[in-house]
Amino acid sequence: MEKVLITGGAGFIGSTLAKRVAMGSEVYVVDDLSMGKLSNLGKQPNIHFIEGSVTDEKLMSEVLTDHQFDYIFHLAAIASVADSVARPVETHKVNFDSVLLLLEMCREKQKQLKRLVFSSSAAVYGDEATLPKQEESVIRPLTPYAVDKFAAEQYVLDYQHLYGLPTSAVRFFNVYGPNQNPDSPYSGVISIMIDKYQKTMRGEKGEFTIFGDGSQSRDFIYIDDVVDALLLVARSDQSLGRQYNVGTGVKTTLLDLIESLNAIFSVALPVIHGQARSGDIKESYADISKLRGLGFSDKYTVSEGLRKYADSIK
Ligand code: UD2
Repeated sequence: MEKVLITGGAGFIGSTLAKRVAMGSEVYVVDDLSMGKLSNLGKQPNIHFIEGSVTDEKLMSEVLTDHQFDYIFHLAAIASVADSVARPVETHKVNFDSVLLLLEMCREKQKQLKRLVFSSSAAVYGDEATLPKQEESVIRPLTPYAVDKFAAEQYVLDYQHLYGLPTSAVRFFNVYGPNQNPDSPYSGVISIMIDKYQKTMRGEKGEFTIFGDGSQSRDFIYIDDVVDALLLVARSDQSLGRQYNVGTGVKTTLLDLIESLNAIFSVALPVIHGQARSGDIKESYADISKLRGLGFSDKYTVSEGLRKYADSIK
């Protein structure tokens, strides 16, 4: 059976990927449970959980010495832009240093590796106005998080060009779906909304704060489509040494989301308006022709994805 390492594998995206991959492979998850939860992984005999940080050189060296992996998905990160602004040194260790460390260890130890896929972010594009974002669009990383993601992504691809390490990168747009952790104010907006619907339906205080007027839009992609994209990028020859936008190419406003969810839950979400977040971008959506060139087609429109997400918690 193939062996697959997923760092950050107890998190939202990582655990969904792990459960899918475990249907036909041995999966090793490294996660420090800072945002992820063990319960996300369920009880799957093919999933082996290793608790620890990707910044722990000794631990990572042991994992990569003990096992020869076919695929590695590096999803571990401190995914909060705001946290990176507050704690640039600490987040840099996780979002950048761990990547370089992993690349060096793979170069030295992982001789059977078929692909290492690094998870980068749409944050690399920053606030430059041209839309939709193509992989070759202007890159303007504006925060430590975005700078680290871009630098790490470039290292990852350079390791292919310089040393022949088989690597690819993906730039996630706004991913949503079951098991996304709504606990931080910087959690994905849909997970926060769903949490407020649940509270409202239980008769608790469930006010959702719209930062700004709610007309800002994002490219929301359902988790199952993201897992498809990750596996496609990992298994394609064409994607070697390249980076791919992972989105749907469709933009949806916050007000559209609330309208759809009100209908799905048959409840009107109590809403208040707050100040727009500083640095918040007005619009963002991806050009996904490059990903489509690998054979990708998304299975869920936003309304279908929202319905599936809602069904999973009902
Ligand atoms: C996403 C990523 C982030 C980074 C960034 C790069 C997520 C969860 N975050 O941030 O890691 O890659 O893209 O551009 O995917 N909002 C509210 N009320 C709330 C929470 C959010 O109005 O309680 C608004 C927020 O101001 C923004 C929109 O909802 O306009 C989406 O917010 P988000 O945090 O889900 O995602 P984003 O695009 O800011």
